[in-house]
Amino acid sequence: MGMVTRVRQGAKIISVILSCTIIVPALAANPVSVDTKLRSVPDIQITLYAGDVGGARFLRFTSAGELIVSSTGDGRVVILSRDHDGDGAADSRRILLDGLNGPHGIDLSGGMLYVAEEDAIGRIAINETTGNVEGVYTRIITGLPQGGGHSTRTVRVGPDGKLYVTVGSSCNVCLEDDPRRAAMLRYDIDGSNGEIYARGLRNAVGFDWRPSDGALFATDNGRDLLGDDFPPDELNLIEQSRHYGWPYAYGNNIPDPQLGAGAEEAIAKAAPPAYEFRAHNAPLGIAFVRNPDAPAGLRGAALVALHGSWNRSTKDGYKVVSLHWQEDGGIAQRDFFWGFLDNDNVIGRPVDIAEGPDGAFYVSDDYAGVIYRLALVSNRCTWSLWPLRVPSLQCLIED
Ligand SMILES: [Ca+2]
Ligand SMILES: [Ca+2]
Repeated sequence: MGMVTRVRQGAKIISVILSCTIIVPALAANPVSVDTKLRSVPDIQITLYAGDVGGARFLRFTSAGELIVSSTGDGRVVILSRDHDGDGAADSRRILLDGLNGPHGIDLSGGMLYVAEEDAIGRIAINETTGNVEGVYTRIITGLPQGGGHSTRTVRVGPDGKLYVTVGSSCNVCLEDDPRRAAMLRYDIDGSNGEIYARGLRNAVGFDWRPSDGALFATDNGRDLLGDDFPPDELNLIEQSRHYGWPYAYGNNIPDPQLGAGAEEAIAKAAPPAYEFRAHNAPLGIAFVRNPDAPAGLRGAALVALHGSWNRSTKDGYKVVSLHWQEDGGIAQRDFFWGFLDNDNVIGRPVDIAEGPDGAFYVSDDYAGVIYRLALVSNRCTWSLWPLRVPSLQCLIED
């Protein structure tokens, strides 16, 4: 199914939701309530932050609290203004960039907006105070491998100030000709000095650095057509120069039935995952919770968007989960935002998560073409301070 078809179907579905269940007061004093089949943990209020964002994929907040969204299928990068009127939805939007080749990953660093296109990494100056881009969009990395499967690219600026780029495999399972496929690449911030940072990652769409120790974790989507329950999708702790198994092995280095034989040495050296997701759940964006005032249950956790299965006899995934590192080194998974699967009918597919300066979590959905906002309601006055440390107008009025 192509992106355009999905977006069109999604638009139809969200219009149904809008017409029957979302209360949208014209001049709301309180956040809009969303009474849908979507659910979150107690005390989290779900609002529709923005609709009609075709193919909404990756998210990044500016320092002024505006939300940049890649609209991959539309070839655009858009920016959603803050919610100044307090109705829980962005007040307006603008197109920052248009006519790009599948813009997907985005990041901000040093006054520049970085964008991952299918075959290139580009950047343009951005004034985060006004939310306007300035000057000319310039592709600083070109000739990234394209074609075949897995067309999305993700770019992030690491704590070392370098560009990290993931490129998925060209196939379900095969030996790649181009070593930049199924890999994480690293470049200097100007796009020079490219190197292969890690290999054997079939499609590592999302990655983030854990704030407590700088460890780099990446999601990875396992191969298809080995049944409903194998192989697991993965969360990997990425270390430089390591190989993460694909196409020779999956999960805890279980050999691939086609390509595992004869690759015993490579499999023995491959890094097993830090955590195994259920097969075909399709983990995409990952975001560690950084707000020190976040509810105790989420401190130190990471949120991961499970886009959902397409080739499983019973659909699975279709939710945002939180991952919790345990004392014994294990990782526990809990549901955080669910209900996208309604009796096997898909009403949404979450892609990425961003933590806003208001302490809320924002989730993109490329099926419905929307952005959801999930905010804690019971403790709003303390939770909404981060990182500005000033009471919001709403809290002052209520106090
Ligand atoms: Ca608003
Ligand atoms: Ca692996």
